[in-house]
Amino acid sequence: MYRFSFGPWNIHEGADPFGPAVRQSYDFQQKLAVYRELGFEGIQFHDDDIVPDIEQKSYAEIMKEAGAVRRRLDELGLVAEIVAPRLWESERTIDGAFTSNDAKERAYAIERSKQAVDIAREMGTNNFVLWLAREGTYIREAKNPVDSVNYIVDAMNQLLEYDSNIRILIEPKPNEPMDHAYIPTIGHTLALAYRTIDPKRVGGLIETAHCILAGLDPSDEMGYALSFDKLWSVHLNDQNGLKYDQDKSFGSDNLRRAFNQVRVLEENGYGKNGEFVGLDVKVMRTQPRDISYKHLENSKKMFLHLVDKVRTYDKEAERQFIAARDYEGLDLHVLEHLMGR
Ligand code: XLS
Ligand code: MG
Repeated sequence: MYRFSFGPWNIHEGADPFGPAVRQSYDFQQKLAVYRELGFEGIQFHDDDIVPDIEQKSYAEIMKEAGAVRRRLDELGLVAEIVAPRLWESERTIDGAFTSNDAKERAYAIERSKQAVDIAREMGTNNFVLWLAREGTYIREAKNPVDSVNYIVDAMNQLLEYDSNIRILIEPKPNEPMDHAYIPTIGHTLALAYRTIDPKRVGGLIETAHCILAGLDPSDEMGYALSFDKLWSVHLNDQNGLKYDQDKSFGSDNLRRAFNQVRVLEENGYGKNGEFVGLDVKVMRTQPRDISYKHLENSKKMFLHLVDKVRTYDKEAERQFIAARDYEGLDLHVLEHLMGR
């Protein structure tokens, strides 16, 4: 039995870098209704998804609001899967958060993250996600790459020390908003884990589109993390080529690539330790408001269809093709299976 999650930002108003919002917002309570209606149990949260206008509020107000959200989730049978500090929107993180060239801004990023750890505790999760959005450069000369990596390690150490229960899930991404990010892949992520004071508590969250943007195959990236027991969450979606981050519905661009992701998860017992099948998908801007969550429904459906495809896949035939080194035969075997032939 898989459990699914998505983030409240996945139901959005359709604004893009070239035009404004085209749909009215769903308020948080309406979004919670969608979670329940579509059978999603987990919520991926940023700190300010839980406490809007977080920078204007006192610590006491923030914790009080978080407590109220937690109680509402309990009533509805929903859980917070992750909490992530949104470190890329503040005017204090224009030059990056942990890697800003300004020591005051780096200190702000660490304080904001510690506060998000407290929010995570309040929300009943120890999954603390870091998507290192602005930890990179537009031009290489702007930051020192060695110092930058050291700053990230130092920030993680401070968070691990701050709370002995949390675990940090790094969500690597190679670019966007930056030209180049310092932690672009799961390999970088795991190497970083082993430089912290508690490698057992540092792992990864792999997003399909981020792997593709790095020119890598998502199922291989997931397999890499699984071999270290470090795949603690996923953000399934899809991506058409090396373009802007598209967050298309899962399987929408490349069914075979989606099949291979589901296969590596299913065959390695992903989910058995409580991991969620997370989605991070964007609805098309063209979609009318009252059906602006079909991308979530469809992605979940596709995941479950592909679980069936994995379970009904003829592995004995695969074994024979491999033994004969007939990878052309294997290629068609996979394609025909996906086509239902
Ligand atoms: C990036 C996401 C981001 C993270 C969590 O892919 O949209 O919000 O998933 O911070
Ligand atoms: Mg994501």
